[in-house]
Amino acid sequence: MHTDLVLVKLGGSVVTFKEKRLTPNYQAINNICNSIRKLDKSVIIVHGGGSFGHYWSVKYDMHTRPKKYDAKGISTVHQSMVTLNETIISAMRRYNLLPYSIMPSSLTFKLKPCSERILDLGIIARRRIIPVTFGDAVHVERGMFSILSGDVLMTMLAGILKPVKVIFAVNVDGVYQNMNTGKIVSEIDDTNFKSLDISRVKSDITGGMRRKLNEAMKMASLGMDVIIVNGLVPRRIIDAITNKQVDGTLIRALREAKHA
Ligand code: IP8
Repeated sequence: MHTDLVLVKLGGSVVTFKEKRLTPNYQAINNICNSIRKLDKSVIIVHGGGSFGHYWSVKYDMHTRPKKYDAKGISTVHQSMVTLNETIISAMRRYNLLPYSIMPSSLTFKLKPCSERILDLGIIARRRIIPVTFGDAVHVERGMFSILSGDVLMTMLAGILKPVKVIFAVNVDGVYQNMNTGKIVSEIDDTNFKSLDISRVKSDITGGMRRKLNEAMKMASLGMDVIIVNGLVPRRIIDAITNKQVDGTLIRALREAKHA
């Protein structure tokens, strides 16, 4: 395990206003930058699409399965993600962080992870440079593209880099036990996973909280703690990384699992 490395997903609902097309949440982005500059860890960031990538994916009817989607749609979705990435990178630099933008298409081939490229991210992060990549429309094969969710990319990175911890920053306080009562589950494992009330949570092109949880369970089975926290309260991201008691949902690593 890479004991100094943390993998952080900044959800699209945190870095953008999901209901307002093409609108970054500058305040949230700045607050997160301000918090993470105090961290003494190697960090890799993946961000979601929010009202950039998701907005155009819906318009052009693009999904998470390989298909010959409209060429203009592919270019537009990708360019919107590059624009959002640039917004996040610029904010990070204003806070004296050292981001390094990485195209997701360089990390996968035929939708499978490219280990050497991904291992490079770990080496870059060790120099306190922060690789920042994102969900995107990526080429799969024979001209077919697919939406690659940042959540799925997280599992690919985690499987190869074996970070000590994985954080998902979302716009709610964690995973709801019950949507009506608003009760958050503090810990999820194999036994309570199926009883969770995620079916009624509003979803999006890449599957929303349901996808996140499925990916989180995969990472936990690889031996990593995954924590879902409210990224609009950036202190919680830091607390989760620094092992403090945190409001959120912990998907605890299955210790007997397949960790090298
Ligand atoms: O928001 C999706 O990434 P996610 C990116 O992490 C696009 O699921 C292009 C919709």
